[in-house]
Amino acid sequence: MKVKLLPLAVAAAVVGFAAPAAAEKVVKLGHVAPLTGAIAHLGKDNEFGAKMAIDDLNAKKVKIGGEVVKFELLSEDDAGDPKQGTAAAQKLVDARVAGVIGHLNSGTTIPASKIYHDAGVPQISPSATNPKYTKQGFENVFRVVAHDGLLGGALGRYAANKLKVKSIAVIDDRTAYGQGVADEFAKAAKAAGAKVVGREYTNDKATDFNAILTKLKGKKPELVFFGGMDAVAGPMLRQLRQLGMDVKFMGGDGICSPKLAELAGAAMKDGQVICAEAGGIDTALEAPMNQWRKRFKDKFGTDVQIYAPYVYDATMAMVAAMQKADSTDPKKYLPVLKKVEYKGLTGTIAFDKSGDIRNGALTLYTYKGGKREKMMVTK
Ligand code: ABU
Repeated sequence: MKVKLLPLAVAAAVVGFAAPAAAEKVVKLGHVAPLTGAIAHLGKDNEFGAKMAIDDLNAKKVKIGGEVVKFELLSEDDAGDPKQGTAAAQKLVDARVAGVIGHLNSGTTIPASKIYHDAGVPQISPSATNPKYTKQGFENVFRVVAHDGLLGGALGRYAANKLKVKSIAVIDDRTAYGQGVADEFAKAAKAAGAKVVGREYTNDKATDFNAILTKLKGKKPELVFFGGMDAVAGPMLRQLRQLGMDVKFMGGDGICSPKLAELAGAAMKDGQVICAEAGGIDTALEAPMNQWRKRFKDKFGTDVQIYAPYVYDATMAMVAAMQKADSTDPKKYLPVLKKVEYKGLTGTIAFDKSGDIRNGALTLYTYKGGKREKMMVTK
C-alpha cells in the first residue's frame, strides 16, 4: 500500500497539534561598556539602550535574507580598562558577532577597534569621543556622537565668549578622553582670549584632589575645566567647595549625567556647573524622545544617564543596513552601513567618510536644584 505524506502544516491541522514556528536565524551583536567600577552606572545605561533595541527588533520579527532574525546581545564588561577592552573585543570576535556597539570609553574603543578591524567586524561607538578613533583609516568604525574637537571647542568658546571668564584652570584624568577634551577646551578658550593659569592632572580612579586644587587656588582661576568622568568630577566639586573655591566648573559629556548632582551633593551650586553632551535633538524630536525615555524607565526602573538613546540608534542603524543589504554578513552590509541614512530617536544617523556622524550636535546643560537642565542645542 502506498502511503501519501501530507505537508506538516496540513497534517498538524488534521491531527490537531500546532506546527512548529518557522526557524529563526540567530544573529549575535556585541556590546561593550564598563559594567563594573566607578562608571558602571554609565555602562549599564549604554547596555540598557542596546537591550531595548534588541527587544524592539525581536518583537518586530525582522526578516533578512528570507529568514526571521532573532538578535542575541552578547554584552561584555571592559571595566573601562584598555586591556580588558581588547580581551572583550577578542571574545566577541571569537563568538562571531555580526557587529559591535561600543565601547563606551575612548581608551577602550580605540585599542579594541584594531581587533574588530582585523576581523572585519563593523563597530559603532555610541559614546567614545576621542577623534583618533575615526582617524585610523579603518573602514569598519563609526561613531554616532560628536567628537572632542567639537565638544571641547564649543565649551572653550562658551567659557570665554559667553561666561566671559578670563582665567581658567584645566585638570584632566590622563585618559584618552579626558586629556583630549581638556586639550581641545584649552585651545579654544585661549583662542577666544582666556588665559589658562594652571594645568593639573589626576587619574580616573582618584578621590583626593586636595594637593592639585590647593595649587590651583593660589592661581585664582574663575573657572575650572575637568576632562574626565562624573565619578571623579563629583568628589572634585565637593573638595572645591571645602577649599572655598567659588568657581564655575565645566566638563565634557563624561561628567554630564544626572548622577553628577548626586555625586556632588550640596557642594554643587545652581548654575555653577556647565557641561555638554556630544549629541542633541531638534525640538520636533523631543516628544518621541520623551516617550522613549519613559518606556526606558518603565522597562529598567531607572532614568537615562547620557548615551542610552545613542546606543539604541546605533543598534537600529546597524540593523537597518543589514536589512537594506538583505544580509547580516559584515562584508555585505558594511558598504551599506557607510551610506546609511537612518532616522532615529536622536536624529538622522549618517556617517562621513571617516565614520563620524554627519552634522553632530551638542547640548549644553547646567544643574539646578540637583537636576540637570538643558540650556541649548548647538551644531
Ligand atoms: N565621551 C565621554 C566618555 C567616553 C569617552 O570618550 O571616553
